[in-house]
Amino acid sequence: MFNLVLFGPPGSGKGTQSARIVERYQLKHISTGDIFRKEMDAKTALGLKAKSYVEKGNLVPDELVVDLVMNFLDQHGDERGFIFDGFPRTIRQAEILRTELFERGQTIKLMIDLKVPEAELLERMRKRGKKSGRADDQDEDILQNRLKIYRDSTEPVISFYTKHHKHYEIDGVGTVDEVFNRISSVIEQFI
Ligand code: B4P
Repeated sequence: MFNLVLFGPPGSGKGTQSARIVERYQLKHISTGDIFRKEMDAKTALGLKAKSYVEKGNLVPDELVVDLVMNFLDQHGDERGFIFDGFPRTIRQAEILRTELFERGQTIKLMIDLKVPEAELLERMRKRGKKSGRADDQDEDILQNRLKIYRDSTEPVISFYTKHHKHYEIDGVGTVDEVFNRISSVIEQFI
């Protein structure tokens, strides 16, 4: 199996690039952000719990995120591989993912880290907020909080994958096609 973590700050293009990667390499996509938004729209118990965190731009507690990812893995055991989009977002999530994959005889082959300057991230999220109505993209304080949480809690995950020699940094600025070509050239060294 080819398991890939697509990593980056909010608005760096993880969701956008995941769609392209899935199409070309037939990996199974899991986006924790998309799952939370669907559960919130359907007002499920998980959605109601997640709502108060997501709408303020905070991270959902690790326990809730990890449970949902492991259920997803158990339901899709026969895939070619997974693309983890927006997960792991804390060191603890990264450690649990490593252990759980190991118990299933699997591993993360590659962690792709999209680098985009903060000014551009803010511009992209504001633009998306106007179109999509996503509450977490529309409020300046929430946008700043998401970037702060990324710096404080999520960025340290890079060192976890560097230590395991799986970290590949990609310039996330340019057209969607340009960024995708950079990602593909790394994937093709491994797949
Ligand atoms: P996510 O859904 O993961 O949201 P994101 O980081 O904002 O988006 P992404 O990087 O995928 O950006 P996109 O491609 O859409 O998380 C939302 C929330 O869920 C989190 O804040 C948190 O509360 C919660 N959550 C999720 N996972 C969690 C976890 N593991 N633990 C705890 N909590 C968790 O791109 C953004 C915009 O840029 C789009 O409008 C796109 O069109 C544009 N764009 C993309 N590529 C571009 C390019 N090359 N040039 C110009 N624009 C581009």
